[in-house]
Amino acid sequence: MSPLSTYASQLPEAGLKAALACERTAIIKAVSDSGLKGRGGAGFPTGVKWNFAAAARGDRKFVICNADEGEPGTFKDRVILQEHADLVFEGMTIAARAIGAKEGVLFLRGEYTYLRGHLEAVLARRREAGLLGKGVLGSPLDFDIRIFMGAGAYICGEETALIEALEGFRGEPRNRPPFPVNTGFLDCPTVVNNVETLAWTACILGNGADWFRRVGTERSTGIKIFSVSGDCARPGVYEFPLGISVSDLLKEVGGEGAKACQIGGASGQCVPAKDFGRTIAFEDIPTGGSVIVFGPHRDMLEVLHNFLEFFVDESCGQCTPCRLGNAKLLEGLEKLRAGTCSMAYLRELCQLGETMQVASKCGLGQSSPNAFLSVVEHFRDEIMGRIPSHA
Ligand code: L3W
Ligand code: SF4
Repeated sequence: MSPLSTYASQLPEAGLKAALACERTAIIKAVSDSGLKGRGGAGFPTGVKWNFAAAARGDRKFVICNADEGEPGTFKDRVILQEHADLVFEGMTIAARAIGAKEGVLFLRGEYTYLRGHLEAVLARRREAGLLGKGVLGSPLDFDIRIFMGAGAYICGEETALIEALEGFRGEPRNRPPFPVNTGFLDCPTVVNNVETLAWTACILGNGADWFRRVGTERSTGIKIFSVSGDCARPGVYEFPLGISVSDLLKEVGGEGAKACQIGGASGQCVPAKDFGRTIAFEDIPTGGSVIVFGPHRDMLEVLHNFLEFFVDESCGQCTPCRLGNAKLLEGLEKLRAGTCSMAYLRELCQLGETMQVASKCGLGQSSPNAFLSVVEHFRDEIMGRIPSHA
């Protein structure tokens, strides 16, 4: 049985009870000592984030659970919400106690509307059991959670676009700083954490920081939940310790013989077979948990085409490097596939991708050229065969 399932079935609400029994600083210390880093992709230390929000001035603070899981190939938060919703809400309640919030919002991906009934039922049961509402479990903590439905825009997974949408505006990223921990929802201090991150905080408070640290690496502690798809015998949702090598992960999922793996979704890195000895960890290959396996027969340019079409569609259009850059990369890729892209133009496309990485306003535009650049770097034979003078 998996660590998350073990915790969920054997120690119900142990994390919340521990959090209510100790000082707010002790909760933050436990999360910091565990080494937990954000499971949504960027890997920011959770304890540091909670500490910033706890220290921020303001009578009104918020805890937001980012359940706008939209990265292609990512579906682990959906399974966590289906199977461990209590753990996620428990984590939100612990975060509320740690930072001094009374209000929580679960921002649910529009495509997951079918989960809403289940989640509302869990919330109702928790209110009934005194786990939410006025005086949680007889303590001075008042805290409740509501569900807000996303409307199908991938960009709302970016925390400031999510907050804009929550306020009733177009989901467009804000400039940071200020960060949400100081100026978030309704300009109040706000913690935005991924579904999985919050579930782990409940486990950490229940079992202790050392329990979490016992697996993983020094800089990437604990278990990570992965969504595995593509050319493998056993796609699905898995729990592996951070620091696992790509080849060991592929063995577990029946993906031996793959020629590449896209780690971190469409905006992640395309890792070629020669690098399968590398590890999945924040200090090597970071990930929000998505692994897409590509077998030997895959045309990597077709894969890129798929990703770039997605980014052209999902760019919010606010800044030029991303709005035009993704469209130009897609156009260039179409030339490449048609055999009409020169070597000089390919170099320009790579320079464009590098410019997007540094000049785009948010994570979407900064990471959307990653797959293009890594495929050009690692699959030169497939690329050169499409360039007229090299064909
Ligand atoms: C206070 C500072 N807070 C950073 C916080 C920040 C955020 C977190 C990470 O995402 C990847 C990209 C996307 N004071 C802070 C601070 N923070 N410095 O730490 O921030 P950052 O800037 O490192 O990353 P990011 O731009 O938020 C970059 C992907 O994450 N992404 C995430 C989507 C997640 C979901 C989900 O969980 N359901 O959809 C969106 O852009 O792909 O690779 O909280 O505030 N000095
Ligand atoms: Fe919008 Fe893209 Fe700019 Fe982000 S990088 S603000 S998604 S246009």
